[in-house]
Amino acid sequence: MYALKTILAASAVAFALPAAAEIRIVSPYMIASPMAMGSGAAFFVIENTGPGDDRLADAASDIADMTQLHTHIADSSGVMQMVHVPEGWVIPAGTTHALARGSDHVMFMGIKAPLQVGDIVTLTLKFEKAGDVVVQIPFGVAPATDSMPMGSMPMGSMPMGNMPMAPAKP
Ligand SMILES: [Cu+2]
Repeated sequence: MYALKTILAASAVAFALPAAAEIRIVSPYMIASPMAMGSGAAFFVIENTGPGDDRLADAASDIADMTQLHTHIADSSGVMQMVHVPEGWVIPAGTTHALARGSDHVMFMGIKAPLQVGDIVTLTLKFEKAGDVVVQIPFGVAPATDSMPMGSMPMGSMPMGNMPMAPAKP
């Protein structure tokens, strides 16, 4: 049995539905994209506390015309580009997967109505095994554990994203 790394133990835990008890979504937040009007991005940490691997396969929301799993990759000239990740992310048993600025994120395109700081956005995460996990995300409010100032757009450095991915030895 693996000991789960308690990385964000003190933070608030956003809630997952009972059917998805083995997947926990921690410290969710959402920002408007500085790059494009009417778009935004959500970040959170996925904890897989169950005995089996799972995969975040897709995301859905009513607030935008399109909600997708995205990441950033460097193009041939080293410029960071956002790309859709249709295969999603595998979260091995007993590990965490952190979405972060400049890296993996949930992208909202074509946001239907302007969001105000503190508005709650409902996001449905579709896991292969755990099924739909509904997350309530406060717009524009950084979680207490987020040491990065709002509005900063780090290029390359990801102090939050470097979670240890290997489970601890029994
Ligand atoms: Cu994106």
